[in-house]
Amino acid sequence: MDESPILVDRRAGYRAITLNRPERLNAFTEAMHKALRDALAEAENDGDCRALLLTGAGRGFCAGQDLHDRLSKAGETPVLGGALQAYYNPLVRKLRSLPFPVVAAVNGVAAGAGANIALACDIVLAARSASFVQAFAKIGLVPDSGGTWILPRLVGSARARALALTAEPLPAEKAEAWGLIWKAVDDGALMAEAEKLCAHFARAPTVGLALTKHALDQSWGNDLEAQLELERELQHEASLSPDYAEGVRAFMEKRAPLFSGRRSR
Ligand code: T3D
Repeated sequence: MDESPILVDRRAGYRAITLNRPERLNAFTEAMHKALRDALAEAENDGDCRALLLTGAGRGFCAGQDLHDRLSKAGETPVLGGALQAYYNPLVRKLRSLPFPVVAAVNGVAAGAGANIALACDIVLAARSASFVQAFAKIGLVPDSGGTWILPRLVGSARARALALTAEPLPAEKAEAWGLIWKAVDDGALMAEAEKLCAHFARAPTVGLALTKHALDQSWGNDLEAQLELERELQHEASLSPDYAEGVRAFMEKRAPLFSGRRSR
């Protein structure tokens, strides 16, 4: 078995990152956090990377924090605010702000921070056998990694509260029906579907998509007036991208566009 806590596969126009601690359902250790942080920074700085696929090795997607690292020794209590500040919060911020789409292929159970990290991705596909568990309530913690922010926004207060307070597993199909994720797909089709989506994004107008991500994220805190103003600014920026010019030209010439993803003309 490969010992590195994550695997990075460079594909044409995108990267696939696999959380790779299958014997612990890909639970996070400090080493895994650091490896993932470095891989995301590398992807962000690679102008040829125009999408990211995040998945897990083995039968799980991610079981959140590795609790073996949190067993208190006599007289010691783990202090968790620091771990959120150093690792979980920056990870969620990075996933949200990457300048290209991030697709989560949730191959199995996603629990605790593992569930909320999946939900921080732009598009979540899940195998029908997968489930989402706000496991925090089972060990006396609070949903983190943005869970208390994203859950009520995606599924409404009643369902968010029940998921967070009971830690009941939510099967993938129900997660789709509730609007928590984009799609539940047959287990055997998951990776092909996620790869197809990333290959599509690798040829898409990346600048416009990055600005779209930003607009949607900002909308949660804006009133209509502020959002209209933001759309005006972002549309101006998008219109300066080579891909906008190419999109219009291709439309007029009745051909498929060839988007470069480049930032400026
Ligand atoms: O601490 C901080 O830094 C603060 C941040 C916290 C973020 C968090 O994520 S807190 C929440 C931590 N996660 C959990 O509480 C989930 C714990 N796991 C489970 O509840 C269950 O394992 C699952 C519901 C995810 C899956 O259940 P099941 O029955 O499919 O599998 P299993 O048999 O429980 O697990 C398989 C193996 O993975 C097992 O190892 P073993 O017995 O075969 O050697 C199990 O111990 C291990 N495993 C699963 N989750 C974790 C884990 N080992 C360490 N840490 C885990 N989180």
